[in-house]
Amino acid sequence: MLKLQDLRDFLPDDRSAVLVTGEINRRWLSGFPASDGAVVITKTRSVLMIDFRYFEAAQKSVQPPMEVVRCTRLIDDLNRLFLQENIQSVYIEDETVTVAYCSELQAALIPEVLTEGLSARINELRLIKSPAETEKIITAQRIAERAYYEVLNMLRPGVTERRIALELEHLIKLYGGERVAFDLICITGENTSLPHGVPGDRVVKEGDFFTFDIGAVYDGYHSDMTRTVAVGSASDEMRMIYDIVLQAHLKGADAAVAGSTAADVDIAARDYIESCGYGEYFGHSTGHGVGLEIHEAPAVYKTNHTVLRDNMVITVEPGIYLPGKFGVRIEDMYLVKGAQAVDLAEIPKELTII
Ligand SMILES: [Mn+2]
Repeated sequence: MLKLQDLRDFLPDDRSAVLVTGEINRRWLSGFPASDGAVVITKTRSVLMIDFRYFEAAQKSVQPPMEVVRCTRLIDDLNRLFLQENIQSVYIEDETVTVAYCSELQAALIPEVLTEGLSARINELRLIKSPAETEKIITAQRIAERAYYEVLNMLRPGVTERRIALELEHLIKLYGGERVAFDLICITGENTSLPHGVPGDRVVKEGDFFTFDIGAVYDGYHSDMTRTVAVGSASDEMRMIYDIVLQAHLKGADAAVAGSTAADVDIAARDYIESCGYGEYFGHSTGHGVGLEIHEAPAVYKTNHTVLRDNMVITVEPGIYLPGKFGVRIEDMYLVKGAQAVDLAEIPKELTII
């Protein structure tokens, strides 16, 4: 497995080991979801240590060469393994281990606990999605799309934001999503000027925008998409703003070229919105990475000079928000591939009038 080899390469010698305790990184490495446990990687072995509750399921699903070991008291079992393998130093995740747990590990583990470099290395590796990971992201997206199409049929004057949000959540689970990727944003009318508005009792009205920011989770992997649709009709101003956001989105997507940077994508979208005079109404970053977390590296923002490489998945989601009036955001996930990123959504981005 490539991930294991990459982490082995991170180890300076055969007397050092990696100890991964964070839930998401453990799942990324082992493919096995569990609320507790640890993955240990040495130059020669990779071990998932898991307790009684998960042991049988883990034995069935974890792929060799990773070994599954049942543990009773994690610290003791770790020390036993470290002694067996003559491990002198162990790297822990400096970004996710709490200060309290770090102190506990330092006091209780026999090897020296090292807190530098592991999280950064894992984050770097997680940037690049394997084909299996990308397939899961696409499956999550297809589940969200199917739910979205069905819910569009319910979008008519008189229905509440809350009703639409709940129907979407229900359908995402019905169609195979393990859960929604985040609190779904389903907002209408003046609420659409709130980038992270919360669905409530506001009723859909003729001539209003409705913004859907929706995502599903499939086997741990997230999807993310935003569409803004008009109900019945759209004013000239609504159409004009929509078109600016759409053009900004396309310019951002076109800039998502392998070898360019996350900043280039942000700047391409942002410059266009600024050139149209709406820069002050686009107050968030253009996008983010997506994977086992809904928001992960790289942040797609003008200060992030992370170089884009093949098989990264990022969102492009510019918006314009006019306080007290309305807002528009259009978001898709893109798979970086050479000179033209692949749009992972199959829903048209042109203005839809329901
Ligand atoms: Mn997003």
